[in-house]
Amino acid sequence: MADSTAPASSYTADDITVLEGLEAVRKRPGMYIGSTGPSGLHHLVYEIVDNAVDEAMAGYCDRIDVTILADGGCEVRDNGRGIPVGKSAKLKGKSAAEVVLTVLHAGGKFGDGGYKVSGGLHGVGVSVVNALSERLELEIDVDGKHHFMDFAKGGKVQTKLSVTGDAPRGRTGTTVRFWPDPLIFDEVDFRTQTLLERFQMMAFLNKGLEIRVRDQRPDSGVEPTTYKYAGGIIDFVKHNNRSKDALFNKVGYFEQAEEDQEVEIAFQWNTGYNTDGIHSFANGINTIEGGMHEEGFKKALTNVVNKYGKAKGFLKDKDGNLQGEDIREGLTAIISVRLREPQFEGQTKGKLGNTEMRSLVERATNEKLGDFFEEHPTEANKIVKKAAAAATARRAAQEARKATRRKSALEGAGMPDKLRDCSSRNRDETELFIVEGDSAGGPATQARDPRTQAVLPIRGKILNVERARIDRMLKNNEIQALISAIGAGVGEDFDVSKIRYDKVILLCDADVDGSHIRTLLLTFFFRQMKPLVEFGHVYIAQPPLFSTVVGKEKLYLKDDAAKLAFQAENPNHKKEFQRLKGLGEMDWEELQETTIDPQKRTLLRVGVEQAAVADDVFSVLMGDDVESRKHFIQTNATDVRFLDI
Ligand code: 1YM
Repeated sequence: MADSTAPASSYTADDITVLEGLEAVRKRPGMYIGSTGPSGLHHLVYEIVDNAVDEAMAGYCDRIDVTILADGGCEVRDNGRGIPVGKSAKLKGKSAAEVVLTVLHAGGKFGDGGYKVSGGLHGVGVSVVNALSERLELEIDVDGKHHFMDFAKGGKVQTKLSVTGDAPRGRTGTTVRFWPDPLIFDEVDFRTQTLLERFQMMAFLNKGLEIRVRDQRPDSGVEPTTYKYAGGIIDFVKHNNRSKDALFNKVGYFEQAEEDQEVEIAFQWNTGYNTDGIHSFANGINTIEGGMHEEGFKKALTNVVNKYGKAKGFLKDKDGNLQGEDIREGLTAIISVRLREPQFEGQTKGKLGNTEMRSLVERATNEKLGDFFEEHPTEANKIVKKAAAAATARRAAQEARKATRRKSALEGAGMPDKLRDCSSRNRDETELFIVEGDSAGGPATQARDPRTQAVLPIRGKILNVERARIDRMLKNNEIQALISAIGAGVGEDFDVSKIRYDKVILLCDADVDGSHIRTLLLTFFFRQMKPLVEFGHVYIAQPPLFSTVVGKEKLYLKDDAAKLAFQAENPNHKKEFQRLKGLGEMDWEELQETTIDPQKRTLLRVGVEQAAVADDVFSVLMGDDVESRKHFIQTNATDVRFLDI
């Protein structure tokens, strides 16, 4: 390691093992934190905060302060017991704190711990953060003394743990400050909005825990924010429903705790039509692919509503049962389980695999949701009525779908007339450009590679799916064209393995209308073809924002940064810069150069790391509540990156 600073004490064999361990993390950071992009960078913060939250869950800590420091570092401070400072022979004379910070997987903790996180990328331990930092400082207040220790690049001990003075009166707790290593990460700028979303979620899931976030970077423009929820997940449900019309005021809640496991559920219906307002968590981790706890809940929910509806005479036997999706229409629910050894499975490790959770949640829901229905007949009646209306709409949609299928069978291949398909049938190399307006459809068709690139022009504004039920949506021509072109069904029937293109690329004008249409399309995909987004098939094309003339040539510049770079390199360039608003302003060759040719273009991939947050953004942007929308746009207007959370 050429860039090392000499350690304070001489090396022992153990030190060398430690360094080899941390060096392995530096060699393959992706294995420990997923990536060295923004997601991995923010993971470092979560890793430290998770330890403080564990301490809160154990009942010893009720406040966590996260500060982005003026110089770009990050400080996390809690008021827990403090990482143990004692040395022991078992630890080869090192302090427990040093071991925690330098030994991989020393997070197993010495105590009898409660619900610890394991699996996936969670709980890889603070030593990983240390390994991937340029510098790390640790302060521990315990037994009236203030302790300090710090580490150089890659987690090498710089100063051993020592007492440096008295602790502030009565204080115990841990403070970690770290500076991510720019040699490891693509960029080391924290994005406060990403952190805020995560910590708000954690505050909801840990009732009463106070999390304060500050950003001290110059010109950050971020106000200090405090999250603390006395109602826990009840407040979470209220928050998710805040821009929707509640079907009734009360937020339902029940919990059940058994020896080694517990479940907590809060729920409320709104008058909307979404069927994916259920968000689940295991040990505070968002299980975006669902899993056993969600299965148990859905099964019992369907059962309770049907049973109640029949018993009270709202549902006749001859009508058959309400389906799960009918009942979930407009439901906002948070399921939070805690268990000792969570198993995270699935593509993104976002699916809870523990089968014992299915039976716990199913039992709890059958019993306690049943009680809720008996005790709140007015609310229960509204729920059953809404579900029955959804069932009627579902049957109508089935008819509409059948009609569409019949129609396409009659019309041959069943592809929309407007689709300019590609010839390749090798799915992995194909792309579908969804192009706004007929004017740009022509140039895009000329600019494409007809072998691998298909073009579907969409005319005008597609229906706002946030405000329409599926049966109405399916009658909309533009939506029908989208569904047939993508070829994998829609809604509950959507099957991502059947998609006809690997990339679905939205190509819209860079003006207000263009961004509105893009949001409508994203809303549609997010609501009705969610796995398409989750598995990273949706992209946004990036047509250039500026053009200028150099000699006889027109030159396109991608964005403000490219424009500034060009101006810096060509200080004598006196020609004006044109701001391009519409795709129609380019001819097909220019469009090909700048936006369509895979060798030259840049695409923005749309991802959903936190479905809960994305769901919320969509409701606020597309729903009925004008005030929330205004507020959201004012706070996020300059930061379009919210799209790739
Ligand atoms: C700013 C980050 O790491 N707080 C924190 C960590 C620990 C404890 C308390 C703690 C845990 C236990 C006992 C236990 C950790 N201790 C360990 C280990 N904040 C932050 N606060 N006493 C204190 O789990 O039994 C690892 S983390 F292993 F040393 F116990």
